[in-house]
Amino acid sequence: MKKVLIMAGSDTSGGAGIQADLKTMEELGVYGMTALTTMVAQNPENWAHDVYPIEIDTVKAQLRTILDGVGVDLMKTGMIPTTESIQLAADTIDKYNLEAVVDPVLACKGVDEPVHPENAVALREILVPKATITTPNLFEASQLTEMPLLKTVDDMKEAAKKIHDLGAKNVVIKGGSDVDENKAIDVFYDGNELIVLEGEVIKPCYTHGAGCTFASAIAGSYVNGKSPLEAVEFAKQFVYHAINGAEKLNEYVGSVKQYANRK
Ligand code: PXL
Repeated sequence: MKKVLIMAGSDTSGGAGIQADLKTMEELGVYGMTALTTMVAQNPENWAHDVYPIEIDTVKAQLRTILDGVGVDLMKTGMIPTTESIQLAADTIDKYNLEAVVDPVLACKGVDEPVHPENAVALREILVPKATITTPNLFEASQLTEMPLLKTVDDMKEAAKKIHDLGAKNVVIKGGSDVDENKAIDVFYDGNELIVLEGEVIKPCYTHGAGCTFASAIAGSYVNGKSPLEAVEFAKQFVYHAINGAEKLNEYVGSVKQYANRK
């Protein structure tokens, strides 16, 4: 049984965060354990996201349970709310000599300003350099590289190289349908070849949880023995089916459905 440490936040609405991570890993036959870093609660009046970070000692206690009490084959990170907890994630990778899939979550969807700009600096300088695979979206890639918001495939290629230069061994920038509305485009770079991955776009669609699901599908597939590029290609298909099966939760949001992959 392959075991993964998920260090991420809870999405109360169930579509993203550790909920998405665990559902995805379950589909891949991987055993997930969670060190919760923060809780996100949505205001039912307007769906504004409120973030409630968890006390650092509580995060450390969870990490001890998982790492000293059980042991893992891989770490996957998601939303980490403070510089201190980002540093804790990086120290954990070093102390336990872990490989890590780092999803450098900076904000929930639809936000184009970092809620905490110092977290972008901490991810850039402290955590992303230790990633085996990192999975920024266009906004996160621009924050990590200090480039303006990425708009083209060429921008994505340039950003992928810059993020690789930070130290991340494999970089996949999630363009989704934001670069070309007719194609779902991601760019992969492992230091050798820049690979543009194109997929079909589903319209209209609900995508809450797609980013977390993508990163977790990469983590699950990688820990199951695929190469980084194979894991990314697998995850792209997995997310396609999860978006295809997505359902509306309320007037504000609809979440991807990992178990749509069973069909
Ligand atoms: O999709 C980014 C994300 C990650 N982690 C948590 C979230 C969200 C978005 O809502 O709530 C916990």
